[in-house]
Amino acid sequence: FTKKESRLYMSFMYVTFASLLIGGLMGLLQTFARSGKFQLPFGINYYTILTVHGVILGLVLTTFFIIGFQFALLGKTVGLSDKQRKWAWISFWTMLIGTVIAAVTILVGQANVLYTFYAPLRAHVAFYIGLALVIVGSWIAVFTNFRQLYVWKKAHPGEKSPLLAFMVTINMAMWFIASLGVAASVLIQFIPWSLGYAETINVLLSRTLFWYFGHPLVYFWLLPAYMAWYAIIPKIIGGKLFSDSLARLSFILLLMFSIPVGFHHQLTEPGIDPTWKFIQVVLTFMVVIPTLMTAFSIFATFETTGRRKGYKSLFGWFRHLPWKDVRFLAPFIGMVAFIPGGAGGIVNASHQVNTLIHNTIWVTGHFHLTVATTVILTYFGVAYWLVPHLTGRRLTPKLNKLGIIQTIIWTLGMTIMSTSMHIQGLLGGPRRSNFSNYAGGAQVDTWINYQIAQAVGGTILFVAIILMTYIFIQLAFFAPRGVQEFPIAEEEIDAEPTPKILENWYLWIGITIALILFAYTIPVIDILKHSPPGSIPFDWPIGR
Ligand code: HAS
Repeated sequence: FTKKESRLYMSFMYVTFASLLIGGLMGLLQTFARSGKFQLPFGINYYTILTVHGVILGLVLTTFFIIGFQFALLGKTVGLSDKQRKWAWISFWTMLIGTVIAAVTILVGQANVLYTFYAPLRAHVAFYIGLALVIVGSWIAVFTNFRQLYVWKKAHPGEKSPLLAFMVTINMAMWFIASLGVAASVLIQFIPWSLGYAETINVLLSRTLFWYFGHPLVYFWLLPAYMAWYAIIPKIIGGKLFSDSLARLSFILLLMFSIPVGFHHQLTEPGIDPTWKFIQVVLTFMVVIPTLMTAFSIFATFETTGRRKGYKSLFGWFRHLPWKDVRFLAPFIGMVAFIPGGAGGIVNASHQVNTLIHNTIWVTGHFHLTVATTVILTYFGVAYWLVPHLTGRRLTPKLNKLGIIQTIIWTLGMTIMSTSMHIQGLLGGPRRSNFSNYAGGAQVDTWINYQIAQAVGGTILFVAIILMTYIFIQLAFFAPRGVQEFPIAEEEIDAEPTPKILENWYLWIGITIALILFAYTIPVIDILKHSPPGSIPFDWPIGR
C-alpha cells in the first residue's frame, strides 16, 4: 500500500479500537449495575449506559472495522484510485461526524433508546440525524467499493474477480439493500415524529423496518469473519483455498437468505399473520446451510493442509495446526464459539421455543457468543497482521504471545459471562433491565448468582480489552519496523474452474429482491391497512 492508502485504512482502525475501549467500559458498568452490588455514580441512567454500550460496540466498532478492512481487501486485490480514495475519505468523515452527533446525544441522556431504537422509544432528533449520516457515509463506501470492482472488471475482461473482492461486493450489496429499511424508518417515521411534525408513529411498522435491517446487520458483521476464514486463514496455516466456487456459492446463499427473515425477531409480536412468521422461520433455517458449508470447507482446508505436510494419524493434521500463532488461534476460537452460538440461534428461531427465551437474558448470551466472540475474535485475528502491515511494523514474538494471552482471557471472560446469561435466561431472567428484586418473587432469588457471575466475566473481559488496546497501540506506533505479510490464500492448482454463473449479479440480486418482496409485501400491506398508527403522541417523553 502507498502511505496515503495506509493512512486511510488505519483511520478506520483507530475508531474501531477507541470504540472497543469506551464500549467495553460501559459493558463493565452494565454487569456491575445488574449484580445489585453497585450503584451507577452521578445518577447516571442505566439505559444511557446500555445504549452507549450497544451503539458503540454493535454499530460503531463493527461498521468502522468492516468498512476499513473491506477497503484494504479491495485495495490489495483490485486497487484504489486517487479519486476513489477521496470518496473513501468522504465516507469516513461522514460516518464519523454522524457517530459523534449520535454519541453526544446519547451521553447527554437524550437518546436512551438502545441500539435497536425502534418506537415507541423516542430520542432527540439529533440522534436520528447522526444515524442518517452514518448510513449515508456507509453508502458512499458501498458505491466506491462497487466502482473499484467495476473498474477492475473493465480492465480484465472475461476474468473472474478476485475472491475477496467478490465477497466484499456481496457484503456491501446486502448492507445496502438492508439499510434501505432503516433509512426509510429514520427519514419517514422518526425524524418527523421527533420534530413534532407527525403526531403519531406506527410502532409495528417501525419495528418491522428495523428488523428487516436488523437481521442482515448481524450477517454484515459475520461475513468479514467468513472472508478471513475462507481466504486468509488457509494462507496463515500454510495451505490453499479449498474451493473458490464453494466459497462464492455460500456468500450468494447468505445474500439471498439473510434479508427476508426479520420476523424471527418478532415472533411474539401481535399484528403479523402467523403464516408469514412461519415462512420467514423456514427461510431462517435456509441460512444455516451456507454456514455449515463454511464449517465443512474450513475443516477440509485444515485436513488437506496437514496431510500434505505429511501428518499421518487420524488427527495428526489437527494437532499440528499453528496453535502458537495468534493470527490463527483467535479466529479458531471464534469458530468454535459459533457451535454453541449457532445452536442457540436455532433455538431462538424455533417459533415455539422462542416463547421461552424471548426478551430474556438468554438472547444477550446468544449474541455475546456470536458477535462478541466469533466475530470479534476473528476481527482481532485480522488486526494482528493488518495493523502492522499498514504501519510498516511487525507482530513480534512478544506481541504474538501477548495476543495469545489476550485471546485466552477474552475466551475465559466470555465463557463465564455468556454461560451464566444463557442459564439465567432459561430461569426467566429478563434482558435489558437494571437490578431489581421484582417485589420479592421467589424465582428472582434463582437469578442473583448468575448476575454476579456475569460481573466476574465482565471484569475479566475488561482486562482483556485493556490488553487488546495496549497491543493495538504497540502495533500502531511502537513495534519494530519491518514487513508484515498480508496473507491471501491461493486456489489449489488442480481446482475446477469457477462457473461463470456465480458472478451473474443480475441473477443473484434479482432472486434476493424477489425473496424480499415475497416475504414482506403482504405483511407490510397488512400492517399499513389493519394496524392503526400507534397512538404515541409527539410529546412522548424522550427515552425511558
Ligand atoms: Fe442471532 C437474536 C437466530 C446467528 C446476532 N442474534 C440475535 C441478536 C443478535 C444476534 C445481536 O431466530 C439480538 C437482537 C436483539 O437485540 O434483539 N441467529 C439466529 C440464527 C442464527 C443466528 C438462526 N445471530 C447470529 C449471528 C449473529 C447473531 C451470526 C452475530 C454475528 N438470533 C436469532 C433469533 C434471534 C436472534 C431468532 C431473536 C431472539 C429473540 O427472541 O429476540 C444462525 O445464523 C446460526 C447458524 C450457525 C450454526 C453453527 C454452525 C457452526 C459453525 C462452526 C464452525 C466451526 C469450526 C471449528 C469449523 C448452525 C459454522 C470446529 C472445531 C472444533 C474443534 C469442533
